[in-house]
Amino acid sequence: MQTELDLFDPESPLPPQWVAAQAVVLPGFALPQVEVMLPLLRHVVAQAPFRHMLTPGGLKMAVGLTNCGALGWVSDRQGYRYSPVDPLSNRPWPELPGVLLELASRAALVAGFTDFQPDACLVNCYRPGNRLSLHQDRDERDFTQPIVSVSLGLPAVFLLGGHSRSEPTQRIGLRHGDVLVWGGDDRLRFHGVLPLKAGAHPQLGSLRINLTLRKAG
Ligand code: MD6
Ligand code: FE
Repeated sequence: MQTELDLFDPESPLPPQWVAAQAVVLPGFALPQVEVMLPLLRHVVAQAPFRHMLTPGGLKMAVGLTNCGALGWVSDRQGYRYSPVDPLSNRPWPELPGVLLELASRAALVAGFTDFQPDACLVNCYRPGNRLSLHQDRDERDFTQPIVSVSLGLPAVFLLGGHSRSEPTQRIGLRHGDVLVWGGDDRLRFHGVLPLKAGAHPQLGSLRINLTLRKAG
């Protein structure tokens, strides 16, 4: 029986870390599923490759992006939106793997969000030096639904800000297998990712992959 947290036992999970009233990091929550997830993600990327989308201002995003699920987030000169088809292939996005649906729903529940059923999963690919500037996620229909984010590969520093761009940000380390759930009053906080530091991850090499599961439609 485990009576106390053993910080030196690699098998012992770290406790949830609340970073705001309704935002929590679940350290290593996805680790038991990683081995099944990685080949499924490779299959997604084979069908819908990473691409560098244009911002409405005409700049190319540094982070590579693709999607799986009934809806996928796309960006171009016309703006940001969810689309049922991949504009590169004109076909539906690859299916959202059941293991991810189930993982997201369990993680959301730990954070107090019941019955989370995502229909979109953005897949972001970072290379060393790539960053994600401060933004809000506001293209989804229902802001009462949380977002579940899964980090894989190289570690990153996530910036969690306030409800206006100018508020100070807190730095949150996200490592391979960590899951971040946020919703409620925190759902529209500004956030971003600092430039990725170079490194070598045993499974993903010089990459960081981030999955964000959402109820978009
Ligand atoms: C990333 N994530 O971690 C980018 N958005 O690479 C996001 O933009 C994000 O992690 C909403 C909720 C959680 C996230
Ligand atoms: Fe975001």
